[in-house]
Amino acid sequence: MEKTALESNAAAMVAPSKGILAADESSGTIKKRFDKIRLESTFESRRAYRELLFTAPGAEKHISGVILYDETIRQKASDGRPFPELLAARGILPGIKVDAGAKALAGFPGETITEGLDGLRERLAEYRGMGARFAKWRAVIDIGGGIPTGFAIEANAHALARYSALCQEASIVPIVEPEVLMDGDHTIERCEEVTDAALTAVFDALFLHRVHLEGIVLKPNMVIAGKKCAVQAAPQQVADATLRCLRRRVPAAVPGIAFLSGGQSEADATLHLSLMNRGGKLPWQLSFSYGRALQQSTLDAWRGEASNVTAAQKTFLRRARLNGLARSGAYEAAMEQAAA
Ligand code: 5MM
Repeated sequence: MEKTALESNAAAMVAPSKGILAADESSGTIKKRFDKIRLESTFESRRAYRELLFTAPGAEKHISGVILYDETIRQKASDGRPFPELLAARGILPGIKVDAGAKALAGFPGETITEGLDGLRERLAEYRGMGARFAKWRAVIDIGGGIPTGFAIEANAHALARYSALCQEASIVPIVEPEVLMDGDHTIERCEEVTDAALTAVFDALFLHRVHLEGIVLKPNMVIAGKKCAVQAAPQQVADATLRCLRRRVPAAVPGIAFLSGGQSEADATLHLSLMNRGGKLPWQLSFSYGRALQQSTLDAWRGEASNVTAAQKTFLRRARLNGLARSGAYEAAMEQAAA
């Protein structure tokens, strides 16, 4: 394991003013996103959309890395350049989602275990050869009546740790993503309790599996009330609860934390990040690895029309720039109103 390369790539992923674009929607998920703009999901429409994102002029100022999907890492831009090569030439690190998705956990109704460990060593070697410098694995923890169980939390933490060790063996930085879902009607206090338990289990497992913490990036949810909860927490409350939870559970050796957006609006995800970055001295970089919160307005601006590509790229750049400002706490909600 090349510890220095892992550390420098992890540091680059969470470099100041920048964050990660999660463009690793599997075919099923991107179809759902395209359905909303009434666009058929085909090999070519998915390729065209990813090209729009990856060629947006100036994106490298605020995008440090892009998480790709297996299909996407093999696709090419219109000029024939493979996407990983195009991104690397712009100074953007190519990454790859390597989990095979969250599947029903036998014996534990309503809970899932993320699969994909079989053959992972070989797949990582192939992706490394294609230019991937980091990977992503997402564990899904749902909150509901009687769930999550301690067993499901432990099983997912174990899988995250095995994945992380294999990544580092291949000189690939693992993004460790234990996502506590914000679906449901739970309170922010319940989210904090479950996020705390999930992070505790994850770092215990990473330690046992001898994962080099300086060479990972953590991708957690923010501590936030469930979407259907009658009482929604104020932005500052979300920022305070999230920071309290992370300070208790994430070792200072971890170089950076890149949040997922989890279904928050674009503006909420940016505001929460900005407020946290105003919270005083932190032991880690606090960044973003947003999927929906970087892409929603871009998809709406594009709608699958070639004539909308330039406008959609501007929309994407604006979102990337606002999140770049949130990295130092400089983003203000009023900036949403300002012209693009
Ligand atoms: C981009 O969506 C990712 C892949 O989802 P599927 O495997 O379900 O297709 C997802 O893991 C994403 O990287 C994270 O959840 C962050 O995205 P959001 O939209 O939550 O910021």
